[in-house]
Parts: sequence; C-alpha cells; structure tokens
Amino acid sequence: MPPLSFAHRLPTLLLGVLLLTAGSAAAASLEATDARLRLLPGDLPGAGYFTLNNTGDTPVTLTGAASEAFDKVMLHQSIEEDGMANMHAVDAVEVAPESTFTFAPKGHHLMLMQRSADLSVGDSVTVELEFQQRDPLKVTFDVVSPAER
Ligand SMILES: [Cu+2]
Repeated sequence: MPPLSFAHRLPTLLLGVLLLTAGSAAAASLEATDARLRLLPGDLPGAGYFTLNNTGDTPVTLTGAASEAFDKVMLHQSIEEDGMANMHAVDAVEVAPESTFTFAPKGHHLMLMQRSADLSVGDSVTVELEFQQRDPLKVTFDVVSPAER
C-alpha cells in the first residue's frame, strides 16, 4: 500500500526539512569578509587577515583554522615588546553577539605554515575557520603580495 507507507515517512521528511532550515539560518549569522592572504617568498609563512561578523545573538569562539594549501595554520597575535615586534600563538578568539572582530596587520592574524600547494599572487585559497559552537566556516582568501595591507 504505497499511500500508507508514504504517510508514515512524512513526519521524518518534515523533520529533515526543519533541521536543514535551522542549519542554514545559523550559518547566515556568521560571515567573514575582506579575507586575504599575504604571501611571502619561499618557505616563509603567509599571514591571513579577515573580519568576522557575528550577527547572531550568541557568542562564537574561533578555535583554529585549516587549509589544504598549508600543513599548519595557527592563530597568532602580533605584539610589541621592548620596542621589538613579536608574535605569539592564541588559543581562541571570542566574537561577542552582534559584533565584529578584525584580523589585521600588527594585530591578530592567521599564520599559514608549510605550504603544500603552489600559490601566487592573484590565486585564491580556501581556509576553514573552526569554531567551538558551530560547524567550520569555509572562507575564500585572495592571495595578495606582502606589500598590500
Ligand atoms: Cu604570526
């Protein structure tokens, strides 16, 4: 009896649709803009900059990043110590509800190390930003020259 079996499956189908809708609504509350990767020559690490916009009503915590073009990606923060520019690793960055956080030169950045793919200025690279509260966010970074901000 096909009609009856379809009726049985209907609640499951509806639930699936509802879950999909909730998932995409959550994804839309977080976006990364102005994403660029400053490429240095040779084996030197690249630096990734972007702005995270959290338009949701709960905080999101960035806990890491990964890219197929680099074996290792870390969260870093540049600091000045005794007049010397230095940097250190950061475990996590929290973005409060309805606010933005900017990764920029002389501040927070992604340190992209051990390049595993050929890259040149003008290319784009996909980086997955990883969060404590939600699925990773895939972001396309423009590869730019180190002379660019
Ligand atoms: Cu760094």
